[in-house]
Amino acid sequence: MEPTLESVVEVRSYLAPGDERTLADDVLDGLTRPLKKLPPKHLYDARGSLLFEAICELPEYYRTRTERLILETYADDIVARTGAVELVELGSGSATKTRLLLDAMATAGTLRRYVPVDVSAATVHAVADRFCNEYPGLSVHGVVGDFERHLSHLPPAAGPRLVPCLGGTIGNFPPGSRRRFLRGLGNVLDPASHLLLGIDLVKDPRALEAAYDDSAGVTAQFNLNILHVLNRELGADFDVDAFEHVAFFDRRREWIEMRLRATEPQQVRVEALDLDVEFGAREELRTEISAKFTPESLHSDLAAAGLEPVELYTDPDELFAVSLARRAEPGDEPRGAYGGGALIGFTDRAGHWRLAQPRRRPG
Ligand code: SAH
Ligand code: AVI
Repeated sequence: MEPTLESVVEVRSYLAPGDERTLADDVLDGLTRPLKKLPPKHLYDARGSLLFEAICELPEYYRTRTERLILETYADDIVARTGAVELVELGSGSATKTRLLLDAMATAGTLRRYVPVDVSAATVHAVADRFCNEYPGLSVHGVVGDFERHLSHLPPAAGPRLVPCLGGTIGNFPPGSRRRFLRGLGNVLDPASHLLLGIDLVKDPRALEAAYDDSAGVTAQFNLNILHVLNRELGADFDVDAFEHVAFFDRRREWIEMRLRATEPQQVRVEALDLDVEFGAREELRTEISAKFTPESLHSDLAAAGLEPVELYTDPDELFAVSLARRAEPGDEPRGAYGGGALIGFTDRAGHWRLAQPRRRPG
């Protein structure tokens, strides 16, 4: 199909009114457990999405600027290797780094369609309008939905697809759900398509903890925002000032955990659920995990999900990485190493994925 100069934009929502993001079920489940927890997707109402954007600019939050640097360096390589004509971006948010991929595709002359997928309706609409104006001839098909439930609503592939899930969002899944999610992506990836996963790497716990407990207190506001969401959406009466932000690195599980701690005993009413919830003094509610990876642990997750690594791109300080992967086809030779390019790993005799000496960025 010849690209036209007129952009086409369409946004479809698969979130039913009232049960947006399955909030009520998740709150009933999460607040009646012995160890209280809520899924992180409920952090992202309009205010939460803006707070996350502010986090991305913080000096302690090395992740966004590092991932941007990796994409600036390797976007052309990624596009050349994949021949992608469309981007299907999972958890697109404000898509600030996506432009690097779209620009590389435009330069290569392959760019046809952009499909942002996010639970935040406001961000999908904003991104769809922005990119439609900025890239003449681009077709934008926005999907407002849950990437764990609504991927069957994606439009059929327009050609080789690149499926970015950037920002390290994959780390917000616990290990079992992560593999289920990755396995589900096998259906979105035909043999000509690739997954592009941003992952945070294991590093000094002090740097990790600072990134989740910044000196300006923005991450604390982001975390506490989930209580505002429950107050507004479910008629709860959380006293937000009676909770404090907690973030720590769990060395054994290699993930950051964000929690909210009740500073005093309290009872909270959730009107929409006809539910009263007790919090003891210093009782904690888990709101997010953010897993950190090694090349080995990523490789195990990919293999368990029927995916195979193609390349792993990283920054000179190995703070963050971007993994290019594809569906492993029956009969494929197992890939012992990432092929040529940025950063090479290998499988050792015990079958463990090992990071080789990283090649430094060009220039
Ligand atoms: N990719 C962007 C945003 C990362 S923040 C970046 O790199 O900056 C995580 C994004 O995932 C948010 O926009 C949030 O709304 C979205 N998100 C979280 N859980 C989701 C889910 N289950 N389904 C769809 N989007 C989700
Ligand atoms: C979106 N996600 C990958 C972020 C992270 O770092 O895990 C969310 C976040 N939580 C606290 N700060 C940022």
